[in-house]
Amino acid sequence: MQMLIGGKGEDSGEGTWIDVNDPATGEIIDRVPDGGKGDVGAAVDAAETAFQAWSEKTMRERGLLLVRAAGIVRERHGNLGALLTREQGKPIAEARDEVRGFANILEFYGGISSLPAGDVIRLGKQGDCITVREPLGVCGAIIPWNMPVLIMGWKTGPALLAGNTLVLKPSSSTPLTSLTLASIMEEAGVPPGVLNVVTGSGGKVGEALAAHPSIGKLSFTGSCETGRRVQQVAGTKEVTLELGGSDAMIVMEDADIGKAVEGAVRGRFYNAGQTCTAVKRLFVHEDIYGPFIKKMAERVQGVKVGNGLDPMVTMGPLHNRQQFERIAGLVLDVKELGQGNIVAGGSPSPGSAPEGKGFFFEPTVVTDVSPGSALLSEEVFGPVLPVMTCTDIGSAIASANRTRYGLGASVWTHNIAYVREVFDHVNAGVVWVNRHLTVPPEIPFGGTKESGTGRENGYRAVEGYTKTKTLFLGW
Ligand code: TXE
Repeated sequence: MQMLIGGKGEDSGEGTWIDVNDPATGEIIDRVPDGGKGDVGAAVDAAETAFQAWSEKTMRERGLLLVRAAGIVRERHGNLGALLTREQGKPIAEARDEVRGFANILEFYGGISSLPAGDVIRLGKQGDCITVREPLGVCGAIIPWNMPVLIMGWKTGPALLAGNTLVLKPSSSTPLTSLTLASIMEEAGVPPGVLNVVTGSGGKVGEALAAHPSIGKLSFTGSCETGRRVQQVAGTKEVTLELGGSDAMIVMEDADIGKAVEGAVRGRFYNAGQTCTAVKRLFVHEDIYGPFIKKMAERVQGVKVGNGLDPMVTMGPLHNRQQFERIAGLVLDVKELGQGNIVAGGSPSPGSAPEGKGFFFEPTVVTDVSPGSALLSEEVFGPVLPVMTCTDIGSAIASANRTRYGLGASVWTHNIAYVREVFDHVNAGVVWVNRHLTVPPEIPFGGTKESGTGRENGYRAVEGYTKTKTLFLGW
């Protein structure tokens, strides 16, 4: 049996279950076990037991199982998408895209399963060396609620292809898709114990996983604060941290305004702004600022906010009350402290929390933002877009770099000299030109500065789940 544990809740104190709520209605849609240290221990034991047989399969055999699981996920993407919308809040079309994204990831890793597993190094009369890349053993993954399906894929695909087994802890507010996907992997033929899911709180399950001595590598995606804690608890283990971002989007005077407005709307309001690499600061060249803002404000009126299960809705609720209150507070500060002009949105949507149900907030655009505003210094994880002017590429780059984060950035232009400047001088893990936010499985993804360490995705992510062993042949 595959271990889909939330456990018996033996460490959970009062409650042994965690309710899973629909952010659009507040309704409890399911509940999962509130796991603890003992459950993490049991999952790691299961993963250790499964490791030998899994690692002895050829990479191609493992890859084929990933591809088979991807096929089942594709067949069921309709229902899986609906489940994701219910537990996370995003519009159904975005949710189904994310589910197909998970299948894409498994197919990508299945497709590269003939990668060479090492090198030959020739040393003349001394001999020859052969290096092989071996799996690390049991790995751990801790994932957040904002893109739970995609991020599960980013960790599961390369870890399993490399021959490791995995214990994954989903966010306690989005465990249902993780559990369902893990059971699909089992249905596809991934042996019991290879992929284990333990539900429960970060403080108990997350820390127990980070601290467990048998975990070879831990991959975490979430906030900077929790990332620092995880690093501390993990001690000397290898840790990959994918943390927050405050991505800049720079629109130069030669940009196609229509496309850039679309890019900014998608870049900021996709997933209600709750994406690590969302457009969090927009810099528009002063020569096109007026028409750009006019078009942007008009376009934002067309964003339909509501329950993500309604196919006409293009922006769902914020994920939880804490998110909602944080965003409402930031916008209130802008109004009360005169930190900018709100040219679109600016309020909770009619009928939503705090009086009503569901955490809906209008897509909001703020211009003339004062330099001291938290909209520029913090990671704003919601549908609020601060827009500033820029006069030239140099000053735009300087502004883009004025953040503690360094995840992504984009420049909208057809001028190759601007592209070069931005690519060379913006501190970010990925730079897009005339698009933002797209992260297919083929491209390495990760940040610099406080956005984290390590890269996920791409074929090299498989190497990240291996260790090199060298055979020296003295002839
Ligand atoms: O994240 P956490 P939260 C940012 C975003 C958001 C804020 C808080 O600004 O508003 O973080 O979100 C587990 N040891 N991002 O509270 O706490 C937790 O259970 C081990 C940006 O949800 O970082 C969950 O599974 N694990 C980010 C995961 O860590 C612990 C995406 C992430 O939770 C733990 C999400 C602990 N002590 C939020 N405490 C991005 N980069 O996209 C919690 N966890």
